[in-house]
Amino acid sequence: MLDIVTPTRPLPGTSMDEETFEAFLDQLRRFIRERLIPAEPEVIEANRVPQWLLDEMRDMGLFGLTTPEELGGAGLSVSQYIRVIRELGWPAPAYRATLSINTGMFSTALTKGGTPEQQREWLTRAAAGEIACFGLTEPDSGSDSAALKTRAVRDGDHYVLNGTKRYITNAPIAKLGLIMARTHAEPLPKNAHISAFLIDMDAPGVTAGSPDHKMGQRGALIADVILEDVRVPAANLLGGEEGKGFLAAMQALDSGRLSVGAAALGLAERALETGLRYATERKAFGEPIANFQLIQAMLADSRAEIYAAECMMWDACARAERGRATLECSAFKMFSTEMCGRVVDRVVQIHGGAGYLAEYDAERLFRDARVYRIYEGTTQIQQLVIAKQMLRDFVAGS
Ligand code: COS
Repeated sequence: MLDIVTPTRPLPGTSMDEETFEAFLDQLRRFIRERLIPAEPEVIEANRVPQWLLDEMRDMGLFGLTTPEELGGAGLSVSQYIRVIRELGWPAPAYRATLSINTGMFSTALTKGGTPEQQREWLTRAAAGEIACFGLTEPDSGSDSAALKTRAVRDGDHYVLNGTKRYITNAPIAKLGLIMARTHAEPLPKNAHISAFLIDMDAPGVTAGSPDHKMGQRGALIADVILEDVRVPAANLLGGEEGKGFLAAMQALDSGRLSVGAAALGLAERALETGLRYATERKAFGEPIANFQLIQAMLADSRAEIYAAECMMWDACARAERGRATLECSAFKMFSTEMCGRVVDRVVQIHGGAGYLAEYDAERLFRDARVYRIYEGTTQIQQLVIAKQMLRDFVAGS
């Protein structure tokens, strides 16, 4: 029997008291409504989040949401953090993309696998708003992360890194990097040939490519990171030990998958609101199209699926607070992003011909949603992760 945690039950492990957190959420919703959404045309036009908004996001502490308070962050619990990300799923995805490597994958890997000294330095910098990137994917390894080729070779009290990372969010603007590289040429059991390195993105030998042209999510920048004889102090080896990089990446991905699931939920909610508004305003055959049952079916299916994703979000977060919740993080990411794809598709359909025009939000939301089913692990990778866990549990129990 599944022990579903619903929003009406208190969640374990929350670190900011609920009243303060609710006040913060109210403030954030106002910021989204009054600052982030009105600036969307500027973000889309310039293909970047303007500096004045980045400064406001930093001032609000958005880069340190998950960092412990003693290191300059807000110390939010998983559930609180993911609720923030759901809100940030409403405005253009560029905002979440810019801050969520700091608050998600970068800080998760450091919190779970960094030494106290590394945490003090790098989490503090991330919380202060130095933008971070996370380098796992490469030209020849995406889903098959353990096959990455970037090499790290020990040379005295340094490692020398060479390789290329691909589709790296924030690469053109990042100051901090967590880069996965091979410390053994041959594969080792449990992928212990991979280590993780903390790097300054302006170190000699580190180059970010120019931003890739994407289908959607304008302002969320991705690019290659090229590493040529980059000398990294051995003190920057995550956890001070070789072979911990794959584990760090997978743990970070659990957090990243909750974040993408929540962002997709927020985007689906916004899309549905857009569809609902259009359906009540647009008239056909002399009445609002919302009166027609076939339109209502699309609205109702969308609402029910959003509700299902929301329940999964609460439950997956509560489980992640208690310990490893790989299956639930993957299941939530898979369901929520696929659900979001169906919702934005219906919302375009509700708009009819207008839904195909760039001047309506429906068209942009449709394009923005598409990558959620791909990054932080495709739907097909989530299926593999879920099935692997199920089969293991079944064998262990039989
Ligand atoms: N939490 C903690 N430990 C984990 C873990 C997790 N989520 N995932 C893996 N591990 C550890 C475990 O110790 C595991 O061994 P056991 O399962 O025997 O305990 C070990 O790492 C090896 O894991 P696994 O056997 O699952 O490795 P695989 O090479 O089979 O991994 C997949 C395969 C496809 C699951 C992995 O490569 C993956 O997630 N790829 C997708 C990467 C991705 O999402 N990329 C896109 C975005 S990058 S920003």
